[in-house]
Amino acid sequence: MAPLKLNSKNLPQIATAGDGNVQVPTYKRDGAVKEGIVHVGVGGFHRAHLAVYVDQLMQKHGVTDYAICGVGLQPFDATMRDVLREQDHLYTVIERSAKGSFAHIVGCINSYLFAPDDREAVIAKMAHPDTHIVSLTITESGYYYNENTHELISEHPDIQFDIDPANEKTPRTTFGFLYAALARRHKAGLKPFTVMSCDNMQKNGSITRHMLHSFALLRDPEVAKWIYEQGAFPNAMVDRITPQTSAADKTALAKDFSIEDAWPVVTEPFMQWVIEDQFSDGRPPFEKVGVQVVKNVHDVEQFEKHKLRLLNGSHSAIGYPGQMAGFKYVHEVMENPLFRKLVWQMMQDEVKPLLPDIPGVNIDDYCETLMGRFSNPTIMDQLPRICLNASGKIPQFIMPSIAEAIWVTGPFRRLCFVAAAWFCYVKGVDDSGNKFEVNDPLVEELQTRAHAGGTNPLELLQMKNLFGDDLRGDKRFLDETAKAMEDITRDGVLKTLPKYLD
Ligand code: CS2
Repeated sequence: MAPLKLNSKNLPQIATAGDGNVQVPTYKRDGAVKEGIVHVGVGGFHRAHLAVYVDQLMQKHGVTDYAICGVGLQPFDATMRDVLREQDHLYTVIERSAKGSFAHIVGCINSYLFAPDDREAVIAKMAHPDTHIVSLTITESGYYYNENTHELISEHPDIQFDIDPANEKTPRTTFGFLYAALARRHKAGLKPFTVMSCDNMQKNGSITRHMLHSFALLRDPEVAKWIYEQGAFPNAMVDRITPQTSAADKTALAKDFSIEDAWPVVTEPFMQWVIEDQFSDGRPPFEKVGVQVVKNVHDVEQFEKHKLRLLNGSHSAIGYPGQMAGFKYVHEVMENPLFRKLVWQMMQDEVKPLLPDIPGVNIDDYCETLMGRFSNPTIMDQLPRICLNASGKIPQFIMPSIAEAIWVTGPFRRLCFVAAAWFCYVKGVDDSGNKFEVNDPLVEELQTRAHAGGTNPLELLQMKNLFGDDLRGDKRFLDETAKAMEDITRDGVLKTLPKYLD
C-alpha cells in the first residue's frame, strides 16, 4: 500500500497500517491542552528525549498542562517549522537495535514558533501564565560561556546587540528572549518560569543561571535579583544517542511502516534523564515515566560527570581519530580491534579512577553498556555528527579528565592521544590526504593556530576561552600530546594506535 502522509487525519490509519504496530498518540491536542513547556532548539535530540518523556506523560498519565510549544531561533530552523506545520506537528521516532525497528508517533509538540517570523510572539509565549518551563537544547555555543573564566562572553556581538535596550523586542540570543519574557513576568507579578537546560554540559543548570543572571545585570539589577532569587535552573544529565536523519531513514519508514514523514528521528532504545528537583512554577510528574528526579544537586553532578567523561569522552576517542583514519560511522570504528581497545582502556584505566562512586551504579556495567551502544550498527551514527562543534565538546569531555589526571599523577596517555587527534583533525585533512569539512564556530582561529603550531599543541592551547592554565603549564601533558601529534602526522592514526594500547 502507498505510504500515508503523517498528519492528524491519517493517524487512525497509520496505527493499523503495516503490521498494525505503530504506536500513535490518542491524547487530546491543540486547543484541548495547555502548552506548559516552551522548548528552544527543536532538533533530533529534543524530539528523541524530552518530547518522548512528555509524550508518555500525556499518553499514559493524562497530563494536559505540559504540551510543548517548539521555538526555533536560527535561520536553519525554518525547515523544522515547515515540516512540523505540514504534519500537524506530528513526527515519528524510529527506535533501532538488533531486536529490530519500532516506530512511534509523537504528538506532544502542539505548536511551533520560528523567531525570525515574529520575535514578539516568542517573548509573549514565554511570558504567558500557562508557560511553566522554558527548556533548552541550544548546544554549548548557545550559552556564550567562557570555559576558562566561567563568565558570560559579554563582548560577543550577539550579546552586545541583545543588551541594548533598543533591541529588547528583537533579541537574537536565547538569553535575550529569556530576559525579555522574564522581565514581563516580573512586571506582571507572575512567577518566573523554570529554565531547564537539556544540553550536554556539566552543571548545565548552574551555568544557565549564571549566564542569564550576568546578562540580566547588564540590563536591570532588580530583574536580575528576582531571577537569581526566585528563578529555578535545574541541573540535569541527559542521554540518548540520536544520529542525524538520513534520506535512507525516510525511505525505510515508508517501506517498513507505510508512513511518509519528511523528518523522522532515529534513535537507540536506551534513554536516561537525571534531573535536580528545582522548579519555580511547578512541573509535570516526570518520575512517572522513568526520569530520575533527585533532590541533591551533587547526585546530578556525579551522573553528569560519569556520562560526559565516559560516553561523550569515548565518542571523542571514536570521532576525531576515527575520521582521520577514514571511517564514516561509530559502529565501524568499534569493529576495529585497535579502536575497541583504545575506548575500553581509556575508560577503564584513565577515566574510571577519576570518577566518584554513585550508590547503585556499577561503573564496569556502565562501560560495558556503552560498548554495546556504540557498537549498535542499526542507527548508523555518523562521525561528522560526533565531531561537530568540537571546540565546545573537547574542553568538557576530555580536557577535565586530563587536568584531574595531572593532579593525581594518574595515567593519561590515551586521553592525550585523543586531544592530539583533535588538534590534527582541525586541519581538515585525513590520514590519506582527503579533505573534509570541519564544522565548528571557531574553525578559522583553530585552523590558523593548528597550521602555525605544526605538531606543537601550545599554539592551540593558547585559546584561553577553551583551555585552562593547568593544561598549558604542564610539561608532561605538553610532551605527551606533541609526541602523539608527531606520530599521527607522520604515520597516521592506525599505525600510531598500537603504541597506546596494552
Ligand atoms: C555526542 C552526543 O555529539 C556528541 O558529541 O557524543 O551527541 C551523544 O550522542 C549524546 O550526548 C548521547 O546522549
